[in-house]
Amino acid sequence: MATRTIAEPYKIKMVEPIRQIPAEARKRAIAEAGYNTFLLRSEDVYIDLLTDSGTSAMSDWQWAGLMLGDEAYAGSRNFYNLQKAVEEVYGFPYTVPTHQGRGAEHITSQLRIRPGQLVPMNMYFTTTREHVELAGGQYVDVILDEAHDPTSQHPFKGNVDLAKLDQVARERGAETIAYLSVATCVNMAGGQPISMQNLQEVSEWARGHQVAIIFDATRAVENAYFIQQREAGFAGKSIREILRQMMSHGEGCTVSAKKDNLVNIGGFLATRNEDFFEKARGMVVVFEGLHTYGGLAGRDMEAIARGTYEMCEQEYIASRVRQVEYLGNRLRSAGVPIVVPIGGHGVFLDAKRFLPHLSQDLFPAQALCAALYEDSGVRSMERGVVSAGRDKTTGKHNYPKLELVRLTVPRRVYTNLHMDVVAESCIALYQQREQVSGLKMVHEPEHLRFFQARFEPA
Ligand code: P71
Repeated sequence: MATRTIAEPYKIKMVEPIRQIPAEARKRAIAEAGYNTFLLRSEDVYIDLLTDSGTSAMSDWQWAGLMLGDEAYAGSRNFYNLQKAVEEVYGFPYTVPTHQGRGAEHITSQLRIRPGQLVPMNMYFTTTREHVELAGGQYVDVILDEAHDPTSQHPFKGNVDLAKLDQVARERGAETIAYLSVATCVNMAGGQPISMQNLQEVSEWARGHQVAIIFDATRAVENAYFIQQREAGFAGKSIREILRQMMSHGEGCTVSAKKDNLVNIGGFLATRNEDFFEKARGMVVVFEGLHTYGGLAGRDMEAIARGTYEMCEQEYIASRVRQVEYLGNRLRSAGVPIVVPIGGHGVFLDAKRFLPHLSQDLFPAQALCAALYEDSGVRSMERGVVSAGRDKTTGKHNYPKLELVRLTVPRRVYTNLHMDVVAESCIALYQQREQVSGLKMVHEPEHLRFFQARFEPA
């Protein structure tokens, strides 16, 4: 039987006009932005696939919740709604709101890392790693080798390699591990999930070595969807059941609510460890705000609480991930090199295979982002050598195996016709790829350089 189309489980109530500025203007805009898509003005962008972070369309139920914001300095009812939603959906009884994900990462790193300690992670994320290092910790990569290979078809490329964990414990001692930072739908690997079986094994390992697991649960719902679709025994389970089971393996999590939770701003730290919670509550007042708002307005917390329930709806998450898959399949069938399997939040162009004539010193992914913008006004994000930064001790560039351009799909925002426009632009560029030339970096900030670095044609 032919499979039927599954449409988005919503209709559009309000629209925001977008436009494609002329080719000459795009050429000028990207040059003025130092060939860095972070420095473009959003009004000069046609289809914005820079990120899925904070770019979601909220539902009418979430917008209605904004009107119910209780803007009291202390004890806002929306905080209690948020706490309840987090407890019901993730299973953690204690919640500390923060202005966004990195606020929660900051508090976690400062409280849980002593200088010189290690933080093994299933691949780095830029802000997470920066906070670990600012706290005097050292990031150790313990993801499967397959995650660094854009052509490997492994269904759970986000899995932790237990042999790598054992090696860390053997060589450095388990007591040097501050905690295990386990990410869901690993961003830098291309939105690749971790399996429930691997989570179970990692959690047994952690218990045996008396090491805590703290999740980066920023894209845990997308991960739960992949478990439901790909892992034996989960086809009949709901997203909420799977998410709860995933989180049961951790002591707590940090979350950027700007992704899964369908809001434009916000984040939180959640835990079942009362002592950690007490300390986090003590610290949030120094950096974010009182522990019942953490840098957010009451209305923001209400929107997160409501988004936290909506994100688990089966029809929603299926249509979200399928839209990403739609874009990926269009590119793949035209022979454009992308990371496979197609990830949960975006399609990642493999710039090394797309532009084999450019060495990593010529910033191929950065150059490809700029060329894509020039071609169509589509904005993407570099996830390669620029994002990887420099080694803090040697001062040399970190050369990641993955040199990628991320086409990140905002939630509930674009239609598949927009995806067609994006695909056609990538395909056109691929057909004339020899004409894309490299870049040289002319301005390099010290921290998270990719945000504000500037380039010129090499
Ligand atoms: C994304 C972002 C936003 C971003 C951050 C840094 C550089 C470029 C873009 C943010 C994440 C994330 C994960 C797995 C923590 C954060 C920080 N992602 N963990 O992908 O993906 O959250 O932005 O709310 O502070 O575009 P925050």
